[in-house]
Parts: sequence; structure tokens; C-alpha cells
Amino acid sequence: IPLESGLYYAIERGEFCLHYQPQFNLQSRRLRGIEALLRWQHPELGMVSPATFIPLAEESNLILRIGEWVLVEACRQMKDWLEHGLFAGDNLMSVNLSPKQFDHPDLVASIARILSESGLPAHQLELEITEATLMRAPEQAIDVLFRLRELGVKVAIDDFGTGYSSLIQLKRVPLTTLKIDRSFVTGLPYDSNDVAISRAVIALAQDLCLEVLAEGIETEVQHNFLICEGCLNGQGYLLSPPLEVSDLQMRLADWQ
Ligand code: G
Ligand code: G
Ligand code: MN
Ligand code: NA
Repeated sequence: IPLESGLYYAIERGEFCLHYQPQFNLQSRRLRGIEALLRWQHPELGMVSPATFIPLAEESNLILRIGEWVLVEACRQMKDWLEHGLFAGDNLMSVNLSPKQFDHPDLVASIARILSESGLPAHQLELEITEATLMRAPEQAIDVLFRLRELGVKVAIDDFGTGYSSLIQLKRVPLTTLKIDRSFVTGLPYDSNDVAISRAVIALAQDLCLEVLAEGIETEVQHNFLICEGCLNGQGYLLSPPLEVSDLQMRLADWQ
């Protein structure tokens, strides 16, 4: 398949880049951090969505090399921005991890190495894993998460609410953040199921002393509803789409 063979050379050909979507404290409107989102500028096809090529990369072990590239680049970039005073010492760089990356026995060691080589403080890196990744082998996952906590990095559950975590189990999992999946934000405040699920996730986060962040906020009514319900953090097109580096740098002054 041409797309797959192209993927194989994309790193060395410099075809990947990261876009960054800002995350905000919804009450203070202060910048919380940014989520790194991978983009592939294909020489013939143009911009290929990660929704297309990440699953392909997942099928082979390419995802490990690509995931490593993402981590190295995101940490390098954040450290550079910190040194130039563009971000504060409590802003986060949030990076998505694929299931294969999370399951790899070298994950914790490579995160430690990437942090030390980049000089980014561990507490400013947040790793996003999906609920499905967490629940596939919960005992192993919990062990990895304890080692990541020891390292000082933060861990968010992405797409929270779409999986099947038993709430009892979640108590034992060392996490820092629950991200309310955008499929539940879409129907706020009119869809009673979305309201019930969002409220439940916000309450759960409070009980477990976790941060909560709603993703996919597109409208003022969703935004206002989430603030009223006590959801402290959010991201979405209403606040800002993912931005390329130069656009992000231009906007940062408005947000800091
Ligand atoms: O940015 P966009 O909406 O096109 O992303 C589509 C999907 O690809 C999202 O589910 C997002 O989490 C995933 N994605 C984006 N960047 C990365 C990445 O660097 N690594 C992994 N594993 N997934 C990513
Ligand atoms: O699965 P994950 O949460 O990592 O997905 C991130 C993806 O969501 C990014 O590709 C980004 O482009 C997309 N995204 C960000 N904000 C919004 C939004 O407000 N609405 C929709 N539909 N997608 C969004
Ligand atoms: Mn994500
Ligand atoms: Na998500």
C-alpha cells in the first residue's frame, strides 16, 4: 500500500510536524497548556489526517518510531518556548500515546531519557492515554502509571466515558486528569444523556481529586454550561483550533 510505504520514510524526509491546540482554565481564561497533534504533509496527497495514518502505523511497529518522534519534538519545542518566556512554568505539554507505545516495556525509560535530553521538567509533560488502553491490561497499566508518577509526569485519560472503566477500578489508578470526550460535549446542554454523563465525569474527577477537562467545546452554551457544572478546564474550536507553530506563537501574547 503506497500510504504505508510513504509512512515508513516520512520521519527521515521531514514530512511530520506538530500542531498545538491550546487548553484553558475556563474560569480564569488562563492558558493551561497545549495538546500536540501530529500532522503528515504527504508529498502527493497533501495533509493526511492522523485518524487515517495512526491506525496504519499501529498495525506495524512504525507507531513506536513515530510516537518517539512526537515525544522528542514536543518536549524540545516546549523547552525552547519556556526558555524564550513564551510559556509559564506550570503550563503543560500534552502528548497522545498510542496503545502500542504505552504497552512497550521501554516506555518509562524512554520518557525519562527524552525528558533528560530535552531538559523539560517532568511536571510539564502530560501523557494522554485512552480509556481502552488503560483497560486492556489494567494490572500492567497501573504498574506503568505508578512508574510514570514516580518520574513526575502527568497522565490524562483521553476520550473518557467512551470505554468501560469500572469506577471502582479507577480509584486505584494513579492519574492526574480526566478528559471528557467531545461526543458528550456535543449535545450540551440539551441532550439529557450528555448532561448526565458530563455531570458524572465532573463529579467523579472531584471525588478522586483529579483535574477535569472538556474537549470539543464549539459553542458558548456548551462553554457556559460546563463552567456552571464546575468543569475547570477545556479545549475546542470555540477557544482555539489546533495551530501551527507560527500561529500559536503569535496568539500566545493574548493568552498569557
Ligand atoms: O488532530 P486530529 O483531530 O486530526 O486527530 C485525530 C486523532 O489522531 C485524535 O484521536 C488524536 O488523538 C490522534 N492523534 C493526533 N496526534 C497524535 C499523536 O501524536 N499520537 C497518537 N497516538 N495519536 C494522535
Ligand atoms: O482524540 P483526541 O482528543 O486526541 O482528538 C483530538 C482531535 O480533536 C484533534 O484532531 C482536533 O483537531 C480535534 N478537535 C479539537 N477541537 C475540536 C472541536 O471543537 N470539535 C471537533 N469536532 N474536533 C475538535
Ligand atoms: Mn487527545
Ligand atoms: Na479525545
